Amino acid sequence: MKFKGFLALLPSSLTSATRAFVLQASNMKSHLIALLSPFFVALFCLPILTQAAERRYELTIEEVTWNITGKDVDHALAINGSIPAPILKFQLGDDAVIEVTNKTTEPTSVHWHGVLVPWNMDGPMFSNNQPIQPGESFTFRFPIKHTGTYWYHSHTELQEQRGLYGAIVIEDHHERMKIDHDLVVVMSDWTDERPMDVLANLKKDGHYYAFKKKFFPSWVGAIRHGAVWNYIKGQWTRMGAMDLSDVGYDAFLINGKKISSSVANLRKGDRVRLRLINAGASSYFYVNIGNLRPFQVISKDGVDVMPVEVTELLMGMGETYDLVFEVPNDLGFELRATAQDVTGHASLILGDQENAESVPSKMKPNPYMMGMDHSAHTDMPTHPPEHQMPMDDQMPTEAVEEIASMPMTKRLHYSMLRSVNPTAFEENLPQHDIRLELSGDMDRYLWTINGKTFSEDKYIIIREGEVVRFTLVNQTMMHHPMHLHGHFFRVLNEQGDYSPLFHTIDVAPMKTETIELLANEPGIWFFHCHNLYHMKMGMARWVKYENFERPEELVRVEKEQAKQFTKDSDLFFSGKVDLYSNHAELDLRLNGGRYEADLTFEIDEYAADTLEADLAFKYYVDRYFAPLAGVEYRDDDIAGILGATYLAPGEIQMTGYMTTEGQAVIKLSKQFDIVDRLLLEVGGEGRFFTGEPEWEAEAELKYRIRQNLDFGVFYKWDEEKDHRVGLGFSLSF
Ligand SMILES: [Cu+2]
Repeated sequence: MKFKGFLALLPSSLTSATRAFVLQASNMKSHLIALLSPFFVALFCLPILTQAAERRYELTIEEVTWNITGKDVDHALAINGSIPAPILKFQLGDDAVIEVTNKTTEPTSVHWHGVLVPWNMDGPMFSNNQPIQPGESFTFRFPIKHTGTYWYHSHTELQEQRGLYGAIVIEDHHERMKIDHDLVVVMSDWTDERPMDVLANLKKDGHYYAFKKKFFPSWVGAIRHGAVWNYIKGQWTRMGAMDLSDVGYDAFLINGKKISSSVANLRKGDRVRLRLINAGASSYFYVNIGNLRPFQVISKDGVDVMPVEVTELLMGMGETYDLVFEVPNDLGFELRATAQDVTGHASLILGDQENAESVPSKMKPNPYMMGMDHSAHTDMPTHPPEHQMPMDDQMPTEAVEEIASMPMTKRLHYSMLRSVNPTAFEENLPQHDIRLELSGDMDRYLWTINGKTFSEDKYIIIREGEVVRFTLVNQTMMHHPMHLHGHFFRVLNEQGDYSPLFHTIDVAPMKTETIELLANEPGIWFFHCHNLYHMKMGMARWVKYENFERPEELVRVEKEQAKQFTKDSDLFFSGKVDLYSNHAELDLRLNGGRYEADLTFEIDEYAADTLEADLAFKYYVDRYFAPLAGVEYRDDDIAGILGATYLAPGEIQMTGYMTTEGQAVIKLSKQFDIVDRLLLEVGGEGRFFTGEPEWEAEAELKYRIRQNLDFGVFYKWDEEKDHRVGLGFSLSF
């Protein structure tokens, strides 16, 4: 990246070159200033010599019918009829004028991801701009202050998942190296389901799509992989196995297609610049070329880095990389983006399509061994192994031997990235340390920062002129690509003063990353996980400068309209019916953020006098613990209940309460996943009051016919009626 006169590093309100220079000088190390002074003076003359050109785009957002999997889908969103949206090209120094017209039936917004723009041109609704209502237009205007590969996307609801994303390419007239072909590679994920239905499914169960993806950790699987100890450890710590993605996608795309092609006339020795953008809503991608051919990484998030040669990238959502691939022969090459969970891939064929060298397929990830080496908290960035297997992390010895014959991959690691220019801030600036712990709750599908969702805690306050250092601590078994609007931050890796600048950083499972930025863009800026579903369900904040207030108008519009948009505190409904020959049960759940209401009806042998029902309201203090209050009905009596429920180590659900009749009740339950289609649920209940305690136990062995339908055997024992066994079905909705 080149900054126009380095003005981009300064508050946009400071237009005087002299003042900018003084400010800049005070922020840079003094020896550097001495060296670079003539350079700065020359740069400040540039704006005077070159007239800024206005570059206009008109973007029309429309609902379209799209067919990726052979099925017409009517919820897709396109810009100017295209998915991905058209590439926006600018020259350094241009004035961008982009008119966005909303021809859909719902409000929308557009965010310029990675581009430094004034706070009130950044796009997100309520924090930065008003929603663009159906039938309305809004014109964004901002100066283009730096070069690089960026992208734009909707920041409203789950519209990004429906196709609202496109590339931004900003160039200047000085090429860093001779390039023969300059290609944009927009990677994305696609589901035929409506994204709001996907979210509703995840709210029922965070592991909802594990069955569809055949990525289902189980006892038999653990035994077969020789990983029983790891599996037990995962249950004991309640962390579960490594989780690579939440959504079961129907396709992965490059430039809107499963397979696309480019540059027919590729020749040996040609240099191809590939501008990679991960516009996926919730998919990390491995990127490889041909038979694991080497390529050079020259830029990350639009900012130039010292070229580094690797054969593989793992890209988080929102990250961009520029690669240079020098063509080794006259044949064609496949560029492949493989979803991290290896449920599919997308391909771009470079050159001769008939004779293209393909990328070897990746092994299915092993849910038992992966991530287990991440179980310790580390505060230091780890040094990468020089060479890695096509599938990373720990593997059983047999698996290592099995793939030893395959070509080795050398994957890019952040510690290899070195900025072209020094990025260190002056040491005397005030420093503000902020620790952000990233956590999640897969049972209620909530994602939190420091234990709170966005609805519960919206703001991080920073002060202009200070160096803000964020320590990002990932306490989950998933990757979180954290993206900050309006700033580039230094990633404190092993490169010291040459730490690279990012706008999006992958924080790996159970890992810690430290980033720092100079607070020089007063305003309000989103800082969030770029997993769309995580952001929507709470993993987001507004970084607000102290003493900065949004105009009254935005606050008013937020008060009036924000209610109609999905929030992490919204109510989601789910339920289950069991119909067995000896037993019937109906469970209904209403969950909104930490609040939950559960209503259960149970009947044995279809005898009316065995009908039991209970209604419990719960408040989840954290992932594990919730006080509860409600009523229960049994033996023709209604009683109030007061107690708590707790997910104990070993993933055992423990519930205890007192009734207004003076009974003490304890319930225990646990689910054993035997294989992906065979599940065993066991439970026990004890009631204590005057006289002998009452005990009962039950077990359900279920064979999963499809996602929401099980065939099963129901067993129940109590002192009164002894053992009973029945057959039936269980349906969840
Ligand atoms: Cu996330």
